[in-house]
Amino acid sequence: METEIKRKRVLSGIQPSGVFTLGNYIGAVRNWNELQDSCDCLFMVANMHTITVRQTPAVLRENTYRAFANLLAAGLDPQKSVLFVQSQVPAHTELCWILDCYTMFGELSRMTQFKDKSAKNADNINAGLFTYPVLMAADILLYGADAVPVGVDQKQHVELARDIANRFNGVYGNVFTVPEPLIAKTGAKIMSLSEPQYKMSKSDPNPNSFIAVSDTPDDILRKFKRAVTDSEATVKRGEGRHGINNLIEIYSIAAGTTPEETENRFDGKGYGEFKVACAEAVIEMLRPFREKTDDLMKNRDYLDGLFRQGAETASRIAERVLSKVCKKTGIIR
Ligand code: ATP
Ligand code: LTN
Repeated sequence: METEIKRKRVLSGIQPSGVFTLGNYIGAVRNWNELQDSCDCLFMVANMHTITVRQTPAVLRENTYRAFANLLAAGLDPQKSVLFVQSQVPAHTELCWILDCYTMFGELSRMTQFKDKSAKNADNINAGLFTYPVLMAADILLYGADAVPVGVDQKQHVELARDIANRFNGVYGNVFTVPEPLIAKTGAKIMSLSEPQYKMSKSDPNPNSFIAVSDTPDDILRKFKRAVTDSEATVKRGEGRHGINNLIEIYSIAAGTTPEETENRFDGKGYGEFKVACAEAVIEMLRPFREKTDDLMKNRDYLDGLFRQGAETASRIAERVLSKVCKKTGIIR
């Protein structure tokens, strides 16, 4: 007798805190595409997370549309996956409050992203920045996600979601699925071009530190030419060679080679030639993505229709877990 194997449920999110970077594309969105056929996937634009750092309202609205268009342009298909905007499913913030009461101050104090972001935004260390991982846990646990594909920087948050789920289940029985982080083998941490010891980040104030997926070919070439390397001038990976290690990784992914093949291809060649090759490979990889995004951005009605459809489906799924949580905790709805 044939047994039906249950498909894994996958959920991930991305913040519309700016224009997507090459790091977001390589480390996150590109990998989500591959999961669509084998898993039940939900992907969301995490706009509620974004206001933990001050935003200009009109820009946030625009970036939310753009982020959604980026997901579509990367190949995510609303017929296969549920694509939605976080703020359009109120169950996220409802569950977040409940989970706040099952999360410890000490746990949140240990989160690396909180420490980094509070150092960067010293004049606005708000409570939302602190409880950010609880909202992320709510995003994940609401849908019973088995796996959460993220870059390395988010692994600690997924682990916290596991701890919260286990703690809650320990008291009330098996309410939540305990999620696993899913980290890609390559490209899980693309580094900044100007300070390659830090990750490439879309909210970095220095635009030369990142490639935005909306950058023109000229911008991309200029940024790669300026990318920080070292004085060794060999296209070879090595301990502590953050700049060249990063460029080799980027080139290999964009050109579809292994890092060894990249080293062999550029054996005896200088950084100048290699940087131009990196730029060309990235320009070609991003070209269709950029063009498709621009086309989608011209059609707001179409995007609004997809927002509505995604929010309805997501709300229906989320409702099951939320009502169970409320019943278990004695919260009247
Ligand atoms: P912000 O600068 O606002 O913190 P971000 O660029 O770090 O944003 P997020 O929206 O926080 O991006 O992340 C979306 C996804 O992209 C996450 O899965 C994250 O792990 C991944 N990601 C972000 N930056 C990189 C990077 N440099 N390399 C690989 N993956 C990344
Ligand atoms: N915190 C994530 C974005 C995010 C997310 C999620 C990722 C919000 N909710 C749920 C995975 C699952 C970030 O900053 N990258």
